[in-house]
Amino acid sequence: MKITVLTLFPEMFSSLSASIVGRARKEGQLQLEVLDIRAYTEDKHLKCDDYPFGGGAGMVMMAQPVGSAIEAADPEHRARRIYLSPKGRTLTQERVISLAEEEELLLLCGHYEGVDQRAIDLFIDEEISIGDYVLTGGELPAMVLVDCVTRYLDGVLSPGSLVQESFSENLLEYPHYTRPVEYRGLAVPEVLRSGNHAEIDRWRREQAVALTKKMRPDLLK
Ligand code: 9WO
Repeated sequence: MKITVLTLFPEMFSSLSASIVGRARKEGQLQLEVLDIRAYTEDKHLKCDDYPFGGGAGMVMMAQPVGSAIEAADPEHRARRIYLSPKGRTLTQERVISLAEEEELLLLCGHYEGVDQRAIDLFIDEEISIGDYVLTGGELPAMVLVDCVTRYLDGVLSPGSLVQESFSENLLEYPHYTRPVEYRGLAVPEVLRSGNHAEIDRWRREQAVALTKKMRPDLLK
């Protein structure tokens, strides 16, 4: 998959190369390109924001640099073009899985008070929110999206590890333990040391259901 990120703050993405994303890139599954919107402005002082028509606090990202950056990055509109915005539909694991099937994604990160609506109307396919809170920009949400989509690219995770994870059956994960057997007076549940795999599976499933009922009853529907 190719993912192009458009941002006024490309340096924020340097840490994304590490971890799971770095691995997907190394294995050739992910081509990540981060482009600086400022490079596409036609303003001689490299300006990319201006005052809002109608007044109000803050600045608005200009349509021209955003539009030119999108057209330069994706001239034939091969990419699914996404604007990270609190107005979008909230990202779910289901949507992550379907986005992972796209050949190309283009992620537009807004800043200041937002992007001139005409750039959204003309160039964006879909607005996605990662949750109901306002940030200073779309960069962190874009990194979240890259991270969760990348996990589904072939060869990034071992085959079994996606099957049993959180949300795969609308259940939260069961609790995990490793050595030592006792830590500050708390012991690892006996069943996990029994070697009885049928019992272990049953215990984990019970724990997952109980935890979901308690913490996220909305997931059980
Ligand atoms: C600012 C603001 C102030 C008062 C009332 C509502 C408001 N909305 C915004 C706003 O949307 N600011 C954005 C900052 C402009 C575009 C980039 N910004 C952003 C993206 N903040 N939070 C996100 C975001 C994106 C995806 N998922 C969650 C949050």
